[in-house]
Amino acid sequence: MGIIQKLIVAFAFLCLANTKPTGKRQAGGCAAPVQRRAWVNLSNEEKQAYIQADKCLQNTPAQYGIPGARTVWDELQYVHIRQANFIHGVGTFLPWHRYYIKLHETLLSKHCGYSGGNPYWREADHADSIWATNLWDATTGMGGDGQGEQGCVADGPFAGLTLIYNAAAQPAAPYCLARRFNVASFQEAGQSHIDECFAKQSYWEAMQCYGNAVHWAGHAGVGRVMEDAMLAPGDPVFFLHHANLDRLYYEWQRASPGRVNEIAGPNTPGPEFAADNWGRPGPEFTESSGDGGGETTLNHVLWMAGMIPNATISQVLDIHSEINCADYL
Ligand SMILES: [Cu+2]
Repeated sequence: MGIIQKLIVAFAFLCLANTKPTGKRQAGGCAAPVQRRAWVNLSNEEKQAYIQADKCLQNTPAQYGIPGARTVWDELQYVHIRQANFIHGVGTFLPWHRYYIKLHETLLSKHCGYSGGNPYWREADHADSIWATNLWDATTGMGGDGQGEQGCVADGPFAGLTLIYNAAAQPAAPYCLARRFNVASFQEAGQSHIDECFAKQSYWEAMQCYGNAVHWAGHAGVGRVMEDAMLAPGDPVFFLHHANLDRLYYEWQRASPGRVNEIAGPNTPGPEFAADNWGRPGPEFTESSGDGGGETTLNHVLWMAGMIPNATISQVLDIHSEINCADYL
């Protein structure tokens, strides 16, 4: 890992999110929310259905005209890289990643016939040891830690998965799905950190809190691809991790009635996020942010590169809104 990447890792403590897409929607409502469940509570058959659907996305030829993409999985990763500098450390961090989970669910449903919810990784259950879960099982789970100097994942359903986008959102030489577990970093996922964030009274305070220890623990704990704030969605674990973060955000939201309409924060990240190799978003979303200024508002547009229609923050703040239509069990 080069020094620039290390700097990115060091500074990128904000990347999270999630939401959930599919659910049966009716005009103006959410009649049957899709259920997002803890990974540990899924049957082996349910785990397999989800894993096979992600593998399906990795084998489905690119559909959305993203430059250089081989597969829909590449395109999904691109969306995150392309605007990484404007979705982390800013007001839209939590809502954007919520809608990104919905994008993932929508793709699973549309291309791969998976109609279930995006499961979540209840990390606090075993924060003392990232190893203490069958999530890494090679047969029923996501495969385990990376091997060798490259850290390529060599067991489980995603062994052999390659990615192509670099930190500038340009297609480059394929690189492997790599991990490097870090027990100490993962301990930040513990309940005491969650409780600290849950007690915050304003969205901006809560977002910064969740976005630091609780969010970064999963990224740095898994390591390598997950630890790169731009490339992270290349690892399928990303979506389990961010669904968990979105669940915690939802718990915070429902603790007080006004929070479902609350948004705050700047639209551009602080200087620690402004390293030159963070992809600079183009006018396709910076000029359509909808805010009319530098502060994030309910009108802020969540850009998904044409893979699903853009949405506004106001449309995703309620997990039971028409566009989310999800429940965390
Ligand atoms: Cu992110």
